[in-house]
Amino acid sequence: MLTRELPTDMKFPAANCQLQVIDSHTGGEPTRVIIDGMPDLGGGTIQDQLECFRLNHDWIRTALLSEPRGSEVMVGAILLEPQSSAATAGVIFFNNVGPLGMCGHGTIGLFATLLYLGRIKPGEHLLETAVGDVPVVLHEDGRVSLENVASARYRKDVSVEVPEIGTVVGDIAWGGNWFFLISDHNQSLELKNATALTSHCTKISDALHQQNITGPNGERVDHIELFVPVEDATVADSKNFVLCPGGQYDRSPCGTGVSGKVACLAADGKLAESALWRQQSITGSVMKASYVVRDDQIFPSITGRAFVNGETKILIDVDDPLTFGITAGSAIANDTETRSASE
Ligand code: PYC
Repeated sequence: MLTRELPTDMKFPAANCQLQVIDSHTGGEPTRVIIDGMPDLGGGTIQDQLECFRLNHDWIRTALLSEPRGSEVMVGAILLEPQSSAATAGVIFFNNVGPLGMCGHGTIGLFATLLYLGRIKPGEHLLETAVGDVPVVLHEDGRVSLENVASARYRKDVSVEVPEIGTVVGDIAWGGNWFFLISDHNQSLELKNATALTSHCTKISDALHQQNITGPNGERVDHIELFVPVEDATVADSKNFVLCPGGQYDRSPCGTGVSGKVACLAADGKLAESALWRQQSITGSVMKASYVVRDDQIFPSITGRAFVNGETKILIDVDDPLTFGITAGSAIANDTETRSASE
């Protein structure tokens, strides 16, 4: 249930409209790709279009990822015409909080979607994202490999005092999003503990924010990642639990989180260039990873598989008080007489 408020300055569509979406999941984590019906985002770079989406069309995000139509667990993706003729597509990812720089599971879901639509063939592709171009390989068997943006550990062994928990020590890393990676903890990473793990990681996330522990330019470290060794080494090398910014946990191992992990392993000399790392998620799904070094930077590669599981025409009825999602005070926020139109 979405209990956050709609932004007070949110703009709304003036008339009823429709959006065509394809749903998929990557290791349990859903991706909802908008393939038709998007308003014009004004052209320009992916960053320019992301800014236009954020300022003028945020209603699409809440309408697609909130109850009663959607789910806050989903990551949304807007399929865009690429800027460069060398690229297959452009994309803007978003979640229940706002636009997302990069998304590993979402990239895998997007390529499964393009294959399902018959728009691409197995082979090499390039995807334009808000944080840079991402080379992608669609394999004959449907698996997708992506070479993520350069990833790096920013700080090692950072201590944070967390109310009700005590001192927590973790690494801060960039893998397309900002992560706090914790291996030393007393949590049991079992799916049945997901609510307790969410609460534990939320306390850590709040403490990092309150104590102003950030990325190098003040970026919020808004993904929390717990690790444990796996019992069965034939399946994976490590198991994780990843809390995303909007209070939802990733059902997949989280492609950008795995990238942050690989960058930390490389920095510690625990994973050689091109060696395989298998990261298992809290739901049991596995992504394979490795990295290469170019210009002294670490570029992780992530491989996974997504399955298309829905094809939907989303109907936006501006008279429906919950068409933009159930929110705190949504009956008032969604009142047609108090909305300001975006077009
Ligand atoms: O797979 O990178 C990812 C991701 C980020 C947030 C949810 N999934």
